[in-house]
Amino acid sequence: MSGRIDRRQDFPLLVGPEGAELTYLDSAATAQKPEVVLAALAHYYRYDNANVYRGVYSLAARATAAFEAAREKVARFIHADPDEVVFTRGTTESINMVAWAWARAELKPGDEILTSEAEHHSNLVPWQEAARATGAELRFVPLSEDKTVSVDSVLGAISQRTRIVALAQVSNVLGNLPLEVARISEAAHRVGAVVLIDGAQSVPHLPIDVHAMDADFVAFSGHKMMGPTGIGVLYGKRQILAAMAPFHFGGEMISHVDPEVSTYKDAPQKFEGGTPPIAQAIGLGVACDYLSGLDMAQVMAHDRRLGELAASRLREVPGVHVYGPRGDRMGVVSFNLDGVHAHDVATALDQQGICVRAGHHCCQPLMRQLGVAATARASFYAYNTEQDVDKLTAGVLSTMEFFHHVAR
Ligand code: C6P
Repeated sequence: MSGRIDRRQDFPLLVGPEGAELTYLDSAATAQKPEVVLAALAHYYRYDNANVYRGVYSLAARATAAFEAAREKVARFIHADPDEVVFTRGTTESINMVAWAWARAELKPGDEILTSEAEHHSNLVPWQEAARATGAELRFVPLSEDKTVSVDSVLGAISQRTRIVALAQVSNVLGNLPLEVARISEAAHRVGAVVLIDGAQSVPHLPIDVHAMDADFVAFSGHKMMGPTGIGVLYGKRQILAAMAPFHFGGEMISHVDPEVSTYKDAPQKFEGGTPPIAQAIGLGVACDYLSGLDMAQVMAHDRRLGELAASRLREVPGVHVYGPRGDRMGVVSFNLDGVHAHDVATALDQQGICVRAGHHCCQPLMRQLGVAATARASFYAYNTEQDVDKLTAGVLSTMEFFHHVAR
């Protein structure tokens, strides 16, 4: 398993006159899109554009067939069944759907919601609100020394009162190796709790088999896996989705409507009220096929190799602090330079054509745990190469020299 992938030529933004000069290291925020995805979007709008489920004419039937074919592709990508795939706007909406539709019906005072202080705000704030609305209590898994979540600490924190365990499989700041979800699911199910996995940073980067993970919910975003923005997924186990009330009410999620009362379609349609993001779903389906064609085991090996290389190179630079695991890691590397604000680092790198994100990465409690206000973050994907790591390292070195020269 070499994990050497070089697909830059498939990404128009990275080969155009400006793009050729770019070192794009912000895929954890959003990934670039391959030509096949862009072509699928254009093809849909040029030849197949109609609303889904509503029309009886053949153009509308074609749009509906393409939309449902996309659901099948996404389901295949995560080893789910199509009726377990709910299309949403992204990870944030997927988690909110569970925090509203599932949690408000299932939680009561005395119940516990188990999460961690390393979560993205999208997997924390909805649970704060669910706790407030139901009287349930928020509990936090103790973090390891490197501030990651370990399976053992999750197992130790699950109690007879735990009703839901909500954790990211890979942190968008720390780039830890994926949590072994199956072990967490087994322990959670033993006490009657359900498991929600925030897969925003894992589904795009590793082979995912939701049935093997045995998680009850998995949330992820299309735009981080080379698909369009505006589309995401909530995977849910069939029996849980069947019992769960809808979240959005309106057109096309109903079965029968009387003035006073309505009945709803089965999942997944009962969760997809209103006109769905049709082109975006089709684009996501094509992105899943593109990634499968690269082989997700290779994608993971590639991203890991670059992440580990970048972390070790940056650690060799005096005055650079790299956060997260010391050894094995995914392709997400957060760091700071002594005496230089992360935003200044990102601005200086931008002047050298290197795109990294700087800030709290929507993880303020984690920043507090790390004892910093912000970090710079480089993240890698299938269009990055070792040369990008070289440019990053050289860019960080010259940034350090510049600021320390100015400070003298
Ligand atoms: N993290 C980052 O730069 P949305 O915005 O709904 O597509 O994804 C939210 C989200 C949830 N969980 C994790 C672990 C994430 O990383 C993200 C998005 C981006 O780190 C944008 S803040």
